[in-house]
Amino acid sequence: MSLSLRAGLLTAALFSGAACAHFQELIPQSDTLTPQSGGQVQLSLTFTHPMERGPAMAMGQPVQFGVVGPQGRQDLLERLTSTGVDGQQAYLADYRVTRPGDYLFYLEPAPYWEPGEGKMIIHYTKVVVEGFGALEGWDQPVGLPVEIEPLSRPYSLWRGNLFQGLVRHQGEPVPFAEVEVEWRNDGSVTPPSDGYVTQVIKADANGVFSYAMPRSGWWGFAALLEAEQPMTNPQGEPVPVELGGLIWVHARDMN
Ligand SMILES: [Cu+2]
Repeated sequence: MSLSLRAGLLTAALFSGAACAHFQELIPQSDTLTPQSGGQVQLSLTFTHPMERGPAMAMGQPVQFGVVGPQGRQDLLERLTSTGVDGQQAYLADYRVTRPGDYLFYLEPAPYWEPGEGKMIIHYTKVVVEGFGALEGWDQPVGLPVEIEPLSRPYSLWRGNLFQGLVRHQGEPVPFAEVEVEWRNDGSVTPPSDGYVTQVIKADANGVFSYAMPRSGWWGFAALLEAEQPMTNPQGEPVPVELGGLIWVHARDMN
């Protein structure tokens, strides 16, 4: 391969890397369960590029998947069923809410090796589903190593609301943490350039970030830190690890 072609490909790889934000999705059919909707909820677990509508990356067998609800903590790893998204491994889970309360679903995916960025990626992800109008429990921590503590109640949100969260690492606030934000594109928006795919914000000196959601649908917030310890990639080399703490929230139009 000629040097200039190589340089061109490298440039392309760098540019696509910059625009290419992986997000672990953990999306329930709805963030609100009512007597009309019933208590059944299906969650889809996909590692993808939400704003660009894919392509998905293959997920390994998750390390943890569970829920913290009014009955306490429940391991749901056994509930996962395999599915395919863009021909890649993804998962689904069905859950039945029987008691009123907030249900904090959480996921620790298998570490993912990203050769394009030379790092392993672990996105600890959560989403809160409100069951039958009890409207309490959402502000308790799940206890993930990197976790966004919502300062705005993370369901029943209107489009245009300011969503605020506190980034924690091992329980401690992370000053100036970087947070990436993506909207889960339903196909109605074409980002005009790479910069519009992922919004990038920083937490303040107390680890608190804010973002006003300009469109209805699902929004993913990913606080990204680098782990202190490297991991070994599939080639057996020590590589850096991106630790993400993600929360998904849904905004609705005020119709
Ligand atoms: Cu990517």
